[in-house]
Amino acid sequence: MKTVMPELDLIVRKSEHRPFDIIGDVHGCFDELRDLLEKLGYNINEGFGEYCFNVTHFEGRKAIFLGDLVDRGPKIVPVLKIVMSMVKTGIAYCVPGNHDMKLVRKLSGRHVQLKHGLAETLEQLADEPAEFSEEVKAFLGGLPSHYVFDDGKLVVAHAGMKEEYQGRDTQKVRNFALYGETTGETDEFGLPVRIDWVSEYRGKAMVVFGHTPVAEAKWLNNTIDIDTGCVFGGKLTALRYPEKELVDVPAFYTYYEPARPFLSEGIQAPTFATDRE
Ligand SMILES: [Mn+2]
Repeated sequence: MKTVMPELDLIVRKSEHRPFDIIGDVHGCFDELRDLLEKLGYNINEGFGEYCFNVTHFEGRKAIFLGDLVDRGPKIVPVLKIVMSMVKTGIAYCVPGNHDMKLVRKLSGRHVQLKHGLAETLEQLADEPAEFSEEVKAFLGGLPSHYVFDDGKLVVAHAGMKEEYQGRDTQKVRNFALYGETTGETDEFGLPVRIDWVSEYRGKAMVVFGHTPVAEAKWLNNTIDIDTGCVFGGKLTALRYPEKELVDVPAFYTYYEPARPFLSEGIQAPTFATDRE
């Protein structure tokens, strides 16, 4: 199957300077997302337009979603609807996560294992008209691997982006954006062992990413992982840019048990399932 690569000008948006609110892995946690957006100053009107949401911000800020919108959580459909409507109206950007791309493969008729919450996503999508799944497939499948904003000072990608890959678009770059790099080995939990690109990072651009749940978002070498595991009972975190201010909403429930505990591990970032198959 031929993969259509988006144009580079899709990825490189250096002239986009507007202040952003960058939001970590949502995984169907709609209630926490709604509260977080409101805390960030967004006004959410329900019942308008194609996807039932009309979102505005009184200061003209824009949201950036770091991917993994789907799987594991209880309200996949409204999460997809609000993000799709925000991207469509230009108030948000979104990059895909590995869970999102696995859903695209499933919706494209490919064989994938229904593990790590995908079965729950499909159940929730089944309650919607079939056209909605088509729209979801087109939306998620059309997202660029990562974005470069603000004169190259800000890079966002689901699993991060090392300096030499920033603003490029190859299969290697796309894979890095979705999964990071792994050694090919698995740890005692059966999860892939990740290569630590963050500790080697010396790039000028700030890199904001998610994918690996951590108890607290922490800066290291001008990068920050803001996936604080909301679906696992952690919290949903946003980073305000350029203010570097963290805003979060605690999870209302533990919706899904992590394969490896992370909330009690402090700064030690665990490896986590990449669902790569
Ligand atoms: Mn992920």
